[in-house]
Amino acid sequence: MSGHIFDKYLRREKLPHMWCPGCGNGIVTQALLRAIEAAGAAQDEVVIVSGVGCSSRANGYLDFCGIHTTHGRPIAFATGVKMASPRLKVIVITGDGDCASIGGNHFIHAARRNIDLTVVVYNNSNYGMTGGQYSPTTPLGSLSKTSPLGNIEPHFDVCSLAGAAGATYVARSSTYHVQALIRQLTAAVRHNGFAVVEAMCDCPTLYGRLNRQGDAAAMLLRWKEICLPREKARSASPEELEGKIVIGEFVNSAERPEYTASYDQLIQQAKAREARA
Ligand SMILES: Cc1ncc(C[n+]2csc(CCOP(=O)(O)OP(=O)(O)O)c2C)c(N)n1
Repeated sequence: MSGHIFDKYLRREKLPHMWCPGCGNGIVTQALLRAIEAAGAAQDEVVIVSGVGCSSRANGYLDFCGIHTTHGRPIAFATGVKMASPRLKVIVITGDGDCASIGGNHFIHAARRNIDLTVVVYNNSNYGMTGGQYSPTTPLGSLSKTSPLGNIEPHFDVCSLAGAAGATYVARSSTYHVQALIRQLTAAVRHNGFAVVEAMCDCPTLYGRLNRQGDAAAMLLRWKEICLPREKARSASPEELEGKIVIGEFVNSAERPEYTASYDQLIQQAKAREARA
């Protein structure tokens, strides 16, 4: 890693970070920085909005304008920022619980509106910050602090949820598939509309240990084993898909109008009507 991106985008005075050894949050955050650079977004026009959780703490280490908001509400705050200044590149950093549990309604309605936000979901399959409770993305049967006999709730597929709600860019990768993750995040940052990238990431201390997935390195290699590229998944049988996570780009569409553009048109129409009156 050249020092360049870290020198440019990290608030070094905020380090060391609070993440556990082997946590995947650093990999996802580095991928995001590389994507912001690759997308050519101006540093002073990027606003990072995060909720509450281990992943959301990334915001404090990054040298952009930013708001570390409340649990489950980053998309609501980000919507406000984007509505006030549509020229800004607004990026949401959120955990799977923050996004799909307490923030689920904000997530689906922002997708429905197709407002130009980039939402990066750090999916570590549990509530990391509060000690490893199960979340809406904890796989069926998995162990967590609140499902010691195995989780009986089927999980949300964050990408399917986003796509069904109207998101116009949707992709998934993992901390093992970093190059793909950077490409997806770059496309998401460039995209004009509601973009979601789900990054499957590792929580060795809580989720990994409880589910006997080995150390951090073993958890990374596990993504290599269980993630199946979308192209291969298309021809796979249901048996072959069992226990697999499909990665790749699921939606990339420019067909629907972006919300702040539609809102601006509305303002122009209202002004024109007032001028005629
Ligand atoms: C309104 C509210 N409810 C609950 C909490 C407690 N809380 C803080 S972080 C968190 C879960 C974090 O999990 P996730 O969003 O998946 O992020 P992670 O820590 O795993 O990155 C919870 C329940 C809170 N801070 N505010």
